[in-house]
Amino acid sequence: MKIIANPHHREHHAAHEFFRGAQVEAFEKPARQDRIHAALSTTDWAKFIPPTSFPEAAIEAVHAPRYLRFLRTAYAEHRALGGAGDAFPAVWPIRGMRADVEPVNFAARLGLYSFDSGTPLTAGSWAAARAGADCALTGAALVAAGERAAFVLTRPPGHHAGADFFGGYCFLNNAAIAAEWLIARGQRRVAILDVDYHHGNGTQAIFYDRADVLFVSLHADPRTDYPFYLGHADETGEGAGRGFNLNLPLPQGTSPETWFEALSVALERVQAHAPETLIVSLGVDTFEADPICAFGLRTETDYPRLGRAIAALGLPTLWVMEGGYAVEAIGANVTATLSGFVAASAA
Ligand code: Q9C
Ligand code: ZN
Repeated sequence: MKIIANPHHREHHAAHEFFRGAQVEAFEKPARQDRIHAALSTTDWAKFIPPTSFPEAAIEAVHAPRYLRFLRTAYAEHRALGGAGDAFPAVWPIRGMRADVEPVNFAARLGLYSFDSGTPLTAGSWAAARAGADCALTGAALVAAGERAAFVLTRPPGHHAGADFFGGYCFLNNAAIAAEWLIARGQRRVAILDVDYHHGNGTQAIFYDRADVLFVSLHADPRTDYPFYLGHADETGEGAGRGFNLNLPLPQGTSPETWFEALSVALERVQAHAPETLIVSLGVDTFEADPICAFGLRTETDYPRLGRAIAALGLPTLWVMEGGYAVEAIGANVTATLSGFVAASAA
């Protein structure tokens, strides 16, 4: 399987984030991709390739031009104003306030284009995220050209980023950018299956009123878990998209057995859509020892089973890296998943 690894990911390295009132080392850190890369390198099937450059139009097909304009220069603006270290938003336009007027003030724009204070904007955030989008597009092009599958190995992740906002460690929605590119290239139906522990609120929002891109997600119940304000079971799509959004929220402490039952429901919905390409938003923060999550998936048994279950669909598949914060196990967990997929695809 070809692996498109983001060569610029290390440029996004947050010094810290806030967790329960304290400054802690950022969970979403460069070692995540490096560990996955090292683990995949020990297999006999992983073929690493660099991304090719895609035009900005492929990003603008998903993200609002004014959001992209902001992101490109945001860190430089922060520094020019005397900002030291990473930029954290501190003010947001909540209900009843105006989001349509772009403020002049930098802090006000930082809040307009974000939804949490847990996503530090660093000197290299744009460079890393933009290169990640190229990785996703490169992977989409490979699968569209007939590859059975490809893996987009990138960070920062993407599924919490919406058309015009960042958050949840995400800036550009790599899975959505890939899906939109496939549709623009003439595919009629694409499915995005999101197995990250957290609901992919950005991906859902981007395709919520569309029938061509199905979004299906298994995740921790938003009543208890991030991103809190989206991801409930009654969110089924709107307008033309009615019936093309499926959320399967699960309680904290969900066992592998229950998780795989939900996965079966998700896979049936994906099959019914008959997509030309399946995009899997792969988060391994479902791991039993993840430091900020609470599902129970195990390295040796459950991740290979996930890979095999996806392979059994027999669909051209683009895997896109999302979350997973147990850094010492992240390489093994991703490799176990993709090895299960590769083994079952060859069989
Ligand atoms: N400050 C993904 O897995 N908040 N994003 C965690 C720690 C946000 C996770 C609390 C979690 C976002 C892609
Ligand atoms: Zn996650």
